[in-house]
Amino acid sequence: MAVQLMNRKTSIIILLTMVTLAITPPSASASNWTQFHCDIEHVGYSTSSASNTGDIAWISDNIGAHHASSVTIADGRIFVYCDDYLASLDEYTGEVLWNVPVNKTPDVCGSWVTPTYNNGYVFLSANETCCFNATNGSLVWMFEPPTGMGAVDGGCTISSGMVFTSDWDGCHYYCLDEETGEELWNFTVDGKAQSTPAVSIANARVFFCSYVGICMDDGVAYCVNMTTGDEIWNFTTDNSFCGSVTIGDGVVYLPEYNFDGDGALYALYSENGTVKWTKPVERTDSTPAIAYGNVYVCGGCIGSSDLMAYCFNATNGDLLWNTSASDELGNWKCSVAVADEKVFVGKPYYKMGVMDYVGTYALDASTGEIVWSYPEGGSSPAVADGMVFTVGGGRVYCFNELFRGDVNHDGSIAAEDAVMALEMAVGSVLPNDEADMNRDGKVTSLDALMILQIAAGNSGI
Ligand SMILES: [Ca+2]
Ligand SMILES: [Ca+2]
Repeated sequence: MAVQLMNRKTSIIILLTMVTLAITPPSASASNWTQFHCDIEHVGYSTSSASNTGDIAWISDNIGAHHASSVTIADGRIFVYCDDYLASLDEYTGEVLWNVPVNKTPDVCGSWVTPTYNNGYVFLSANETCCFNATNGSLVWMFEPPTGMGAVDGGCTISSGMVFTSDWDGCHYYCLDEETGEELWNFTVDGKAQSTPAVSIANARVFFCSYVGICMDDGVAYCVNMTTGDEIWNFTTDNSFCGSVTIGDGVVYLPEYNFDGDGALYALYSENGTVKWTKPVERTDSTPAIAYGNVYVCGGCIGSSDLMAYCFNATNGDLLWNTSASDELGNWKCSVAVADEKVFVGKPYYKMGVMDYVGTYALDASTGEIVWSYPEGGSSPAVADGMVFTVGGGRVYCFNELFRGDVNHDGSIAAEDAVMALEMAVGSVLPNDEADMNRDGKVTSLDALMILQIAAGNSGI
């Protein structure tokens, strides 16, 4: 057997002496995802490429990553909310670089928050709003809301030297000085302050919402001057505004949670808060994503409603597609991410009071068809630098498309890759995923042959 393999190896090597290669790896455009739902307008869309395969690049240890939180990516680091501490991971390996304890807000329905990065610092809205040095996690300042209450679900947004944060049942949003954490203004809302504020720099406006309480109606969306905190308009719904606003072109989008039935997705004119269009969606705290002229959102609550992800025409609200209820994709705690013609969404789990995610799904952004799935992770995905990140089971997951065939990781498929795959097949070199061309979980001489065919094809032989 060994002789046979060696003979085959020898003949392949001879063949390969004539082969050169020319194939380029999938491009990974650089981009950051610096806060909840990508940026200060919460577009939930990245210009980055994103995996077409669902290949895993790394899975972190169980670091207690919060089941409903999203991660923040900047400067080669990932920032993760882990309930009673904040962790920083290496973006490319998942290795924990540092972690610091934080005071969590008393739990409300598994409340969550997403860290925010800006200019070398990372900010977290928890029982207090904190600013940490992003490099080493040292505390720079801490803001304790005068009400003594902490943030629930809403993170902070940073723009123009100002930090916008909240104190939930303290019923306030706050504007703080980014350098010192000192309060510049506060705004009292009718109900609980649960949004991550959205900022439109062009109009110097901040958008956020409030709602009265669990199983109670009435929610209000507010538009406020970002430098003075003066109200510009407000809009009241019969149900609850539990999520955050997404800023589009002259329009803001926000969905409502209805404890008694269907919620709705609203498109409001950002100038004055009047309704442009509204469509029914499953009840949700989800924040919409905007891409390709469409609005993407998901919703639903296990035990109370179907689970669904949707795509609407942003201009007129026409429903373009929705997932099947039997797929059980989407969740009231999940906000979808969009990148590279795909929509990333989670499949939730809920049993005996425990909520988590049991699947990460990539959908075709034009049709809603499933492109790939992975049976773990799923919490509000984030996309940056060609990679998709999500949380589940206390771990962070990183998906990155493998450049299959490039066994030696030099950026191209050539004869040397086939040789190395053959060495893996005979056990003289440890196998890797790049060599497993037919995805059967092992590296054999068949994989080596497939690589050789690609290399030969690329060289025109
Ligand atoms: Ca190679
Ligand atoms: Ca194989």
